[in-house]
Order: sequence, then C-alpha cells, then structure tokens
Amino acid sequence: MPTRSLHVVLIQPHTPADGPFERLGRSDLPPLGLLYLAAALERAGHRVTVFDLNLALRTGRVVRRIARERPDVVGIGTLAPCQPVVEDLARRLRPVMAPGALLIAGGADATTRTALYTGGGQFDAVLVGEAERSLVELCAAFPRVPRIPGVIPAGDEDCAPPARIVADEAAFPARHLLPLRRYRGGPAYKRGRYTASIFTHRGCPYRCTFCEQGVHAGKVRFRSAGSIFEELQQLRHDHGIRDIRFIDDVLISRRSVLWELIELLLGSGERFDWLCTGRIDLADDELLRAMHRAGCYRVEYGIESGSDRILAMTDKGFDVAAAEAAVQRTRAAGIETIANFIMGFPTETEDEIEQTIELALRLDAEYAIFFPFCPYQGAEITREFGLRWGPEYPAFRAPSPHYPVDTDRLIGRVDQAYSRFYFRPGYVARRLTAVRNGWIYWDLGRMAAAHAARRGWARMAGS
Ligand code: B12
Ligand code: SF4
Repeated sequence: MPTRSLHVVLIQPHTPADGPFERLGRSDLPPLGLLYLAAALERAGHRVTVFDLNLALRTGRVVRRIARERPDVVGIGTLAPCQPVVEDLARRLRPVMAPGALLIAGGADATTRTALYTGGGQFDAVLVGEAERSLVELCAAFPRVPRIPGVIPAGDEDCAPPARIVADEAAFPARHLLPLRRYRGGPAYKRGRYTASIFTHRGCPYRCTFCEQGVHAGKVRFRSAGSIFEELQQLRHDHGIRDIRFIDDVLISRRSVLWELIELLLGSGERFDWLCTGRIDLADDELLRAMHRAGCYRVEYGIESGSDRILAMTDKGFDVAAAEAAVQRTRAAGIETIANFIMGFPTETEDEIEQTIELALRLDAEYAIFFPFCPYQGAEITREFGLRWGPEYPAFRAPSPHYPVDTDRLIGRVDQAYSRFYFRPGYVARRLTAVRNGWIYWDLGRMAAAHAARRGWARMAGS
C-alpha cells in the first residue's frame, strides 16, 4: 500500500475530426492503455478518474471538474494527431490545478516525439513506454518526481528505458471507470449493438517499415490463453458484452496461444462473437475454419497496397497474389474480411494508388478501410526518406520531394476510394441483406449522409 492514497485523473485527448468514413477504421473504443494504468493504480490503492474526450465530452467540463476536485496527479495520453489538443489541454489545466499537483504526459507520441513534451515546460514529468510500473512508482514518491526508468522529470531530456510488462502480470483494464456502453464501435468492427476491445500481447514480432513501435518495442510478450479467456468471461459477466474485438496486431501470429484459446472457447460452451487481425501469410485453411467454429466472424488484414513494388517497400512479406488468395481462403472458411489499405507512401505514384483502389474492388471484402500514409516519427520509412509530420492534422504530411502525390490530392483520393468501394450498388445490396442488425444500418446510414454532406456528391462521383 502507498504511504498516501492519491487521486489520479487520466485523460485521453480526442482525435481532431476527420471524415466520417474514416470512422469505419477509427471506430470508437475505450482507451485500453489508460485503463491498464488505472488498474495498476487502483491495485496500489489510489483513486482514479478517467476522462475520454472522444466521448463528446467537452474539454471545458473536464477542466471545471479538475478545478473543483483538485486531484494530486493529472496524466494526459498522447497520439501524434492529438498533439495540438494535448498542448491546449495542458495550458488550460495548469492554472486550475492545486499547487504541488503533478501534470504528466505519456503514451505513443510522448514516447517517440519526446522533446515536444519535455521541451515546452508544460509537464512536470513525461513517462515513456509502458507505464504501469513507472506511474505507480511516481505516485509512491509524490510530490517528488523520482529519477527512475521510464520517467523524465521536467528539465531533463532522457531517462533509462522503463520496465517491460510481462503481459500476464498486468491487471485487467479498469473498464468500470468508463461508460462502456457509450462506445459504439464502427460498423466494420461489431456484430451486435455493443462491443468490447481486448489486447493479448505486448510488443510485435514484425517490422513493417511504416509502423511505429515506440511504446511496445522489443521482445513480444504474449498473454496466456487462460488469462485472455478469463478476461472474456469477465466482460460477459460484469458488462454483459460478448461481441469482442481483439485489437492487437498479431494474435494470429502466436498460433499456440490462438489454438489454445479456440479450444477453451469451444470447450466452455460459452458463445462469443469475435473479430481479430490476421496475417496474410499465416491464415491457413485449418486455422481459419477452427476460428470460425469458435465464433470468429470477421478478420482484419493489413493488405496495405495493390502494388507489389510498394508492398516490397513495407517489408510485409507477401505480394498482391498472396493477399487475394488469403481473402478467398477466409471467405471459404465462412469468415468476413476487413481489408486495410494505406495510400500515399513516399515515391507512390497516382497509378499505384489506383492499383490499390482496384485491388480493393477486386477483393470485394465486406469492409475496406483506406488510410492516408502518415510519417510516424518512429517508423523506418520515415527515417529512410527524412519525412516530417506537418503542423496540423490532417495536414500531417509536411511537403516532401518524395511524395509524388501531394497531401490535398491524397485526401481526395482516399475519399474517392471510400466512395468507389462503398457506393457500388451490388455492394450496398449485399450488405443490406447480410447485415441483420438495425443499429448497424443506422450507423452506416449516418456515415453515408455525413460523407455526402461533407464532400458533395459531385466530388464523390469524380474520377
Ligand atoms: C488498438 C489501437 C487502436 C484502436 C483503439 C484505440 C484505443 N482507444 O484504445 C483504434 C482502431 C480505435 C485506434 C485508433 C487510432 N490509432 Co491506434 N492503435 C491501436 C494499437 C494497435 C493498440 C493500442 C493499445 O491498446 N495498446 C495496449 C496498451 C496497453 O498500450 P498503450 O495504449 O500504448 O498504453 C501504454 C503506454 O502507451 C502508456 N500510456 C498510454 N497512455 C498514457 C497516458 C499517460 C498519462 C501515461 C503516463 C502513460 C500512458 O502506458 C500504457 C500502458 O502500458 C496501437 C499499436 C500498438 N501495438 O500499441 C495503435 C496506435 C496506438 N494507434 C495509432 C494511431 C495513430 C491511431 C489513430 C490516430 C489513427 C487515426 N488516424 O485515426 C487513432 C486515434 C484514436 C484515438 N483517439 O484513440 C498509432 C500511434 C502513433 C503515434 N505516434 O501517435 C499506433 C502506435 C499504431 C502505429 N504503430 O502507428 N487505434
Ligand atoms: S503494422 Fe502491425 S504487424 Fe506490422 S510491425 Fe506494426 S504492429 Fe507489427
């Protein structure tokens, strides 16, 4: 137990709004990172409040609550697109916080673009990497900021790397601190009305060149199938949710864990509907069929590009033909597919972008998500081409001679990809008959209307 029980507030900033169709990809899910931290803090005897600004919660209201409640520690999570939001929040919070209270930042962006957060003098400490242990230790030392691994006190620039979490040792996320049922999830990511997210590992065994692995870099640490299953049961019993989204990138890559989990699911007689991320090169028939029997209704593949040249650049380890075969195998096993694509890589031409859109149409997955390429600072490709993040989202791609397609044009192409994929009459007819959930009709309709209003039908139909 700590010498003193603190009140700690954790805040997830909202992502500046972008297109409604990108919501298919972003969906809205509770911030599991903050909820893991909250669980560790509660275990250590502290009181925790979590605010997620993505839940249409006004920043002013959060600032007023903090002014009234005067917590001992306020922590803000960071993601690159949210950096201006974090800066604004920190500026408004500091004057209303109690003297001696600590304002800290942590998360993905603070881990890779650390100087942005240590340099401005806004924070008493910046926590890099996985922060379950370092945050609990920081609270134990309160009001002093200790010089320990993972914690950069104000005025310092660096620290020793934090302790890595052995995945099974972490307490289950403190989901009771957020109104789970207000997270609707995007239509691509659920079957029923409510869905819950779950994370099965720390770290990733792959090295895709566009990916930033700042927080969880290093050796992959998988949870045991037993611990994952126990969390699923908790979700069902405590929250009444059995529609599950495995949000990690590589559940399918630790096949022994996945097989064990499938056996637990089949053996228990408890029915969960679930979706997960797959790997093109690992999705074999036997595994896919077993996943389907155990409740898997959809798999999300990072296919990324319709150009073999671009795929080689990403180091994903497969080509277009392999992607087509994997989607077919998945369909044959009775599982739907979400196909993720990235458009606008450095050196990628208009023709190659067109190949990506054409591949999406050809694959005809149940859902397709198109992301504009973002040069995350920790990614290999960003370093190789010397790319920079622009000042504002969505002007995230600072101009570079390596981008044959400029950012405005790219945003137009992303919009167009969504329109060409989702407004095909055959597709619409198939989805309307396949989807049997009224809430999903509502979500799809709402997004289509918003998309039409934002871009205009003329542009959507444009070449
Ligand atoms: C699942 C996921 C999503 C889901 C759910 C997000 C959510 N709300 O939980 C969805 C699909 C919705 C999503 C959306 C986005 N995501 Co995302 N997502 C992930 C993914 C795969 C896992 C995140 C996770 O739950 N990790 C598990 C937990 C335990 O780890 P964690 O969140 O990192 O938290 C730990 C530390 O970071 C730290 N920490 C976190 N917050 C804080 C706060 C404080 C105060 C402190 C001290 C410490 C701290 O402690 C935590 C516990 O150890 C990661 C990749 C990855 N492998 O981590 C990308 C990732 C985090 N996402 C990323 C991005 C960019 C986005 C989007 C902005 C994409 C977009 N353009 O829309 C949106 C933002 C949405 C939002 N506002 O939340 C990037 C972030 C890169 C960056 N530098 O900012 C990542 C790293 C992917 C990547 N490799 O590029 N995402
Ligand atoms: S994109 Fe996914 S699979 Fe590839 S390195 Fe990143 S986290 Fe791992």
